[in-house]
Amino acid sequence: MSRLVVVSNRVATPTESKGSAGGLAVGVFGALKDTGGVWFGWSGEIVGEGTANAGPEIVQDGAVTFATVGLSRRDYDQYYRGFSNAMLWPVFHYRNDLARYDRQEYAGYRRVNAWLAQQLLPLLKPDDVIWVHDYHLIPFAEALRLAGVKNRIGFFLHIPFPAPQVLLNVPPHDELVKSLCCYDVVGFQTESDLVAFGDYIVRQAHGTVSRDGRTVDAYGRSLRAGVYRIGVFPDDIAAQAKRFETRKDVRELKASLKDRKLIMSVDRLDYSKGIAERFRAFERLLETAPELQGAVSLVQVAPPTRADVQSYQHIRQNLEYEAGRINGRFSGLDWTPIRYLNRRYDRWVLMSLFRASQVGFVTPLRDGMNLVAKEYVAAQDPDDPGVLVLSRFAGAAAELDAALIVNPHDILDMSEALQRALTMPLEERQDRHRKMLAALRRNDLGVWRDTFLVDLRAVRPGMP
Ligand code: ADQ
Repeated sequence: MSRLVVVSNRVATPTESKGSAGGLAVGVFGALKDTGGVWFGWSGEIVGEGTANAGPEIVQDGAVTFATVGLSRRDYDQYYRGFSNAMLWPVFHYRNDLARYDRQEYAGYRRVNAWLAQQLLPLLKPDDVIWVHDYHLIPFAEALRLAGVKNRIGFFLHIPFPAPQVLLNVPPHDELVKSLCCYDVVGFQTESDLVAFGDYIVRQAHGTVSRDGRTVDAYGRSLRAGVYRIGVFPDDIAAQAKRFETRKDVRELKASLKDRKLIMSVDRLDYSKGIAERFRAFERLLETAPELQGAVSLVQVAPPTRADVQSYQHIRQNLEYEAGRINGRFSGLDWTPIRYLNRRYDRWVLMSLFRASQVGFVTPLRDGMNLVAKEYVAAQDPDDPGVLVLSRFAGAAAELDAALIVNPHDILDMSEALQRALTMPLEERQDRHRKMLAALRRNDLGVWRDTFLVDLRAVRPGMP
């Protein structure tokens, strides 16, 4: 079989790929390990000031070649911190109010994509299949095509694709979608992302889209589009969640709860995750059900990310303020309502905390998929499962419709769902859990990867 080359903004280390990493890393590493292949991208290091020019650093681990490059300070500022995370991320999550456009940053975004493509070129073989991931790398295939690469190239967008009216807020929207059309296969997380993409193609780009949305003709190219829902490996998660139950930190947390009920939330610290609204819903619960004061705790794990982007500094300050305010209002001498933890945890520890909790509270304002929701379901004990309270704006809500689905803007709706979750009879919890677990099994991480790669391998190569 043709070799797989995976390209993503960040490349996990060999150790991360086998152990603590989630989602993309576990999924693609599995495929690379089986057939051998290359994983190419940024190492996470910032090297020098102008444009980085050292070639990729190669680490061979079994059949997998990890090829990473450093970015210069300027490249990082313009490509990563600037256009990717201060423009594309907010707009694609419907937060135009937080978006900031700078022409030089956009030029940097395209320049770094072209430079990364040049770095990959010497590693490519003629029949390699190239799979590019996420919004940082939309122009990557176009750059490879300009350099004469005729291989099959696919793209998967991990975040939502916004409705055309929203995408128009990105000044170079037309160039970006045109670049997207240089791929052979473009994959999305949900049906509504695919529909939004098709709408743009028809209304803005004056292209055509087949009735099922899967065949797209635009900008003089023909490509396939599709929905490939990213998943998890539920049985691995269940086994590890159970195994780690006896670990010291998990036992300590359980002991410190003293039979109080536990609501668990885990997110990167990001404004798209709806954490402030969630805190207010928990506050409302304590107001409307005073018997729960002292009887339930919310543990919110939220390690800071993108801390050098201004809107992330604001959300962090706001959450510290909200957690402090609510804790000041309700805490007792031996009870803190919200435990707000700004750090990363070992993945398997998180899974056993999920298993130890009564409610998984996952309420993003927008989310491509949200793997935490899937991990929460997978980690439960089927005999005594916790209840998932899930935002309708997470991609995962389309599959996990047996969760308690809430609107994250409706504080009362969320607090009522929490109350319902905390008092749900065992039989109903088991029934909902069974349905959700079946959905996870039907569409696990292997299915996501394999269906995408089958579609990519099926296209005719050599259409620059
Ligand atoms: P994210 O926005 O990062 O991913 P999510 O899908 O929930 O969101 O994945 C986060 C991962 O990080 C999970 O596996 C979670 O367990 C882990 N994690 C979170 N906090 C952690 C902590 N404190 N310590 C250790 N691990 C932690 C993007 C998109 C999503 C999409 C994924 C995958 O925004 O919508 O589901 O990519 O496609």
